[in-house]
Amino acid sequence: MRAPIAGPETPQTPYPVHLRGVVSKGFGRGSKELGIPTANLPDEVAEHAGKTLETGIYFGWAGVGRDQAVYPMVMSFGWNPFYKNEKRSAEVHIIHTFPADFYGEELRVTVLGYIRPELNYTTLEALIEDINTDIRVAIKSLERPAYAAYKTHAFITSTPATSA
Ligand code: ADP
Ligand code: RBF
Ligand code: MG
Repeated sequence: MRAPIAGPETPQTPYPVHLRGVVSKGFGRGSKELGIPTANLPDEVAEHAGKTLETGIYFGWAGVGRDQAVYPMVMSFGWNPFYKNEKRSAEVHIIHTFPADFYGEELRVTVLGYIRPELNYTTLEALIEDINTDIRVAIKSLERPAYAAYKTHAFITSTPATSA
């Protein structure tokens, strides 16, 4: 059994952690194999985040391109032991159904808390089940007023002037 909510009542240092970058192509495993697409932040952004964040699974808010809409997100930050990646990656699953892919657009992310460490799994089904729990935990965790407040923060709502 996993806890239904993550972190304290208000975000603590180092949160909020703001990340921004153009969405790049990954291995295409997120949506194809898992049914859970993850937009990749650029390598330099993942490297920069590594100075502040441990590897693990995080929750927060996300926005894409020139759209001012802000959605809950879960982020996997690390080495993806299940796939034995050699590079540390920052992959964001936005909890929203988009009409189309958004490669090449700007992704803005406000990380507000840590959910759990990255784990290795014996089956893909076990990984998917844990990700679905992460999604529920993120939604519930973000409902708290001190977390909800960041949904309208200047960082996440300020879209690029020209299409990124
Ligand atoms: P890749 O290996 O290229 O990251 P994925 O299978 O993980 O491929 O799919 C990620 C892509 O799917 C994103 O870059 C984005 O363009 C698109 N996408 C569509 N809906 C979402 C969503 N809700 N969250 C994240 N990415 C999404
Ligand atoms: N990969 C792992 O190997 N271990 C994990 O514990 C893990 N947790 C994840 C949690 C979330 C919320 C998301 C979106 C992804 C997670 N992944 C994990 C990464 C998954 O393997 C990744 O999306 C695929 O490698 C596709 O790029
Ligand atoms: Mg992906």
